[in-house]
Amino acid sequence: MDFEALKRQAAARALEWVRPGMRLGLGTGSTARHFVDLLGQKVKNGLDVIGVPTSEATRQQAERCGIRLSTLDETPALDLTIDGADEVGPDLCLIKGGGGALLREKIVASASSSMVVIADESKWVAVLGRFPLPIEIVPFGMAATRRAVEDVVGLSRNSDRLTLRRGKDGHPFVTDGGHFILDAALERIPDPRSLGVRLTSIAGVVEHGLFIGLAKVAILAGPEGIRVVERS
Ligand code: A5P
Repeated sequence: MDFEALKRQAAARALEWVRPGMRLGLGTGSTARHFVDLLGQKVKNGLDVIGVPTSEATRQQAERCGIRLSTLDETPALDLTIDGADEVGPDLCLIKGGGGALLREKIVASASSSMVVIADESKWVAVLGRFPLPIEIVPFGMAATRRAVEDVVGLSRNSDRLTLRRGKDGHPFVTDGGHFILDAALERIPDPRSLGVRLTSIAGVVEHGLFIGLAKVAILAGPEGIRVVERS
């Protein structure tokens, strides 16, 4: 299956939600990259929008595409965020952060009146958790934070199901905000809302990749066509 083609189809459909003059949150990842590219083509043809990127990578791409950019400091309220996801589950709860941009993605999505998720159909799950949950932590006191996370997610001490994300160079992966990421392979997250609250209560946890109540629409592209799911 050509996943890149499916991601691009989902991204192309999302353009239908974009209106002239909108203030847009621009997501991060391979699917969002297709959206930014397609949006750039529209901008070159005269569409006037302003974008707030969710990562340095997206900012650089959007600049290359000629999209007018802003920040949440200058433009604190957005109309719409378009972003990808690692998993899309019931009630359009999401796991995000596979690309490491979860903190900015969540801040930008939270500042938006609406969020549309774009993905290939393989991201749709009945229960979240097959994709390891990214948990962004401050480097200070990492071992203590890790223990607290283990307790909250129900893993044993030093479980190999909780891993510090590393870059290609073997060093810890550092987010745009200067933090580290723990990836928790939980297999099943039956109650994302409750887990999210408990993770947020840990002092060293900056944010987690559970996006609850943020996405209003998911555009899922599969071999049979595109499915648009709206949160009820
Ligand atoms: C980035 O941090 C992530 O939240 C991405 O949005 C997510 O990982 C989806 O990425 P792909 O579109 O590359 O699958």
